[in-house]
Amino acid sequence: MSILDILYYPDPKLRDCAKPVELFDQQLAEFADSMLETMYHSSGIGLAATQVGVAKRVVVIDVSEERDQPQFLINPEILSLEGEEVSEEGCLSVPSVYEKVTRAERVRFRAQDKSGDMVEMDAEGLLAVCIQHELDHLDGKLFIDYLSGLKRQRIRKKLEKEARLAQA
Ligand code: GNR
Ligand code: NI
Repeated sequence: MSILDILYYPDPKLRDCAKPVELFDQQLAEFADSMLETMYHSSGIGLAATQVGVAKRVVVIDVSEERDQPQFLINPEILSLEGEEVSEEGCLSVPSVYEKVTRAERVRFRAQDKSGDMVEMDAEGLLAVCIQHELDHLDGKLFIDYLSGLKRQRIRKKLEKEARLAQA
């Protein structure tokens, strides 16, 4: 296991559309474990492979307080969405930015686990938000895409400036 580097907006790789996982081998399991370690290390509740520069449909999530209920979602698919709810979102690839986003309140989804077995689940609350946020990542979409162009531009300028300062 290892800690992977997280890409920051506006890195163009965050716009890649991830491809389905076809091989459920040891390498995939090790990558998924490294993603989980990276997510815990950064105190996130979710992480998509796109965020570490790997265009594969792999997501890890843990919304538990104790940080002891990891979920590995491979090739996740939303089956149905219900209701609407606004909540404040953040993203490890858009550090220090928190904005309100409207999402579905309940999600029915399915995904494969590390062994390739299909699981189907219902989610609500923070888990529902997180799943929609992570599936967006796999399609190259970020939560700031739901904001106005002006807001997004301000965020991009701020992060570009911070990246320049960090380099200097
Ligand atoms: O750690 C995270 N917190 C969070 C809070 C509200 C809505 C979504 C998230 S996901 C984010 C981690 C992340 O960037 N996943 O892609
Ligand atoms: Ni994110």
